[in-house]
Amino acid sequence: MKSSIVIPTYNEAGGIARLIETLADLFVANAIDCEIVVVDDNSPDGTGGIVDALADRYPVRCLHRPGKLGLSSGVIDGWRFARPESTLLGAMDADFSHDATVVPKMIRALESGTYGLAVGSRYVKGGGIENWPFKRKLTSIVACAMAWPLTPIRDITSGFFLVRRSALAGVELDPIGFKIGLEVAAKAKYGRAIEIPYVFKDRVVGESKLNGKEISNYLKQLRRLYATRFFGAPSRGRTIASGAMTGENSA
Ligand SMILES: Nc1nc2c(ncn2[C@@H]2O[C@H](COP(=O)(O)OP(=O)(O)OP(=O)(O)O)[C@@H](O)[C@H]2O)c(=O)[nH]1
Ligand SMILES: [Mg+2]
Repeated sequence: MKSSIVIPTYNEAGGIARLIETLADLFVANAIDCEIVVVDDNSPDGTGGIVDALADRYPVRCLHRPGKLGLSSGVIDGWRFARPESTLLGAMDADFSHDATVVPKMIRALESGTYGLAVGSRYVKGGGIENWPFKRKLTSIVACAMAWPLTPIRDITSGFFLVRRSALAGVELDPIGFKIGLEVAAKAKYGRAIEIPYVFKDRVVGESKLNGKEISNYLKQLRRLYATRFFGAPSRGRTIASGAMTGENSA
């Protein structure tokens, strides 16, 4: 199945070339037809230019946005920019936290026809987290657990997944904050989901963009999803088929 995986970037010059090479090698080795879509928000460190320079050697294209517009809106814009013939759409981080070798496994799982959503998971057997202090692990588990009533997926905050394009048809995705995986898992029409284990690694190059605002955005996102699911509040956001997407929070 043709696939497009979106990698949002902001100041990822230190590792983006190696990640693109790693993914491209995996696609050749596994006979997978997957394009890489990097969505760069005019990174001051030149990430976008590095990606452009690789486009004639690797299956990669860069969508350039004018400024830092947020991770989730980046993924949504990337899916809009993806070649239309891709049946599967995905997302992963640029900082090697997400194990690239899991991408072919996710694609194969979706190709089997049994599943509509494949999620890279730290919280199923075989998955885990390297080098995180106890406090950060606990925060992550609490964040996931807060979303469990909304989705059957245990690890919903890491943003590493592929989904059938058809599952997103007409679905309004709220671009608030960092947690696009939760938005998809709670709203898309994917049927069965599978979690594929991987071991999360902390970023080794570049800087973390996680801050207090992201935590408050996450709580706001949860509140909106619960209001829609359990109290009939209207769903917010934009579909991937129409409209311009700008800003972290269009609603
Ligand atoms: N295009 C775009 N990408 C972003 C933005 N914010 C973060 N990213 C990218 O989204 C991915 C996840 O961001 P990270 O900074 O790794 O966030 P995190 O994983 O929660 O935190 P750390 O791993 O500790 O840095 C990375 O590839 C970032 O470069 C943004 O505003 N725009
Ligand atoms: Mg990261």
